[in-house]
Amino acid sequence: MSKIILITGATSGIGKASAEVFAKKGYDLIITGRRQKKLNDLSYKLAKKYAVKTLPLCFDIRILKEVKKATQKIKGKWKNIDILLNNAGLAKGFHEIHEGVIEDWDIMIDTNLKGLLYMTRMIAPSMVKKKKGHIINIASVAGKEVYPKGNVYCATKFAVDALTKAMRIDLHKYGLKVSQVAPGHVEQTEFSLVRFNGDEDKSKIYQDFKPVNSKDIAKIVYFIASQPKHVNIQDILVMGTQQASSNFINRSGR
Ligand code: NDP
Ligand code: 8X3
Repeated sequence: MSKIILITGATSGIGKASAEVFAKKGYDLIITGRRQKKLNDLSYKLAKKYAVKTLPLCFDIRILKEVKKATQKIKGKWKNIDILLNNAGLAKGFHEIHEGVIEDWDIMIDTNLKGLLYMTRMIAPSMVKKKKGHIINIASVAGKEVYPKGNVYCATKFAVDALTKAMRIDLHKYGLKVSQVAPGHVEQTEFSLVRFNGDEDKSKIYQDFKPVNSKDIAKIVYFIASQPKHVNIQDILVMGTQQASSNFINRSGR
């Protein structure tokens, strides 16, 4: 029987690239996001290209009622989820703390932190029952060190880092794996465009250096997922060769 991965935030970037990498390896996919057409298109494309089954679920991860309603649609064989990839997330705004936009703070906390918690709470119980399953969180270098104007986004990713460790402690005794990938800048995503509210000029932050891309991260997620049963990779911090930390990037050209 094929394995099943549930990927949150599969309509673009790292989530979408992960859907393709896992489909190529024969995984059936539950893919989520708020943009129905993108979910449908990806579902159709991957099902056709790799002969896998797909279940698109369109909902806002910030709204518990929607999360519950969507996850209740996971029935029959789809309930046997092997991997939960907690990927959906975003940065909104880039301001010093005293000028921060409170609505942006709420969006980041509700998505990156509460959304991840809601999904974990819905999916982990059946994994615990089966004593089998793997939760992989997409964290960030922003959850390892803060940078100017990163304040609330960094705080949400520090929280993800803490939750990965905490989930591991709570779940290891049930035979579950918990892992995270903490990337630096990742291109081939909508991350920067979303952070700068669709401002194309401001979002051009990858022109003078070469970061890792969404497919690089997807392949690392698959590497984590494909270890033998007795091996749990807890954390991978990964950046482009020209990036040494959040605050040190060699911007001398790509
Ligand atoms: P993208 O903007 O390309 O993808 C973000 C995904 O999250 C989209 O599929 C989006 O779907 C989904 N999403 C956002 N808000 C919601 C919501 N309220 N409900 C449901 N889904 C939502 O960015 P990335 O691929 O870069 O981001 C993926 C993860 O990687 C995030 O957690 C991000 O913090 C992390 N990350 C990104 C880095 C980067 O430099 N790009 C570096 C380190 C970590 P939709 O809009 O359809 O709802
Ligand atoms: C995304 C990477 O450095 O823009 O998490 O915060 S960064």
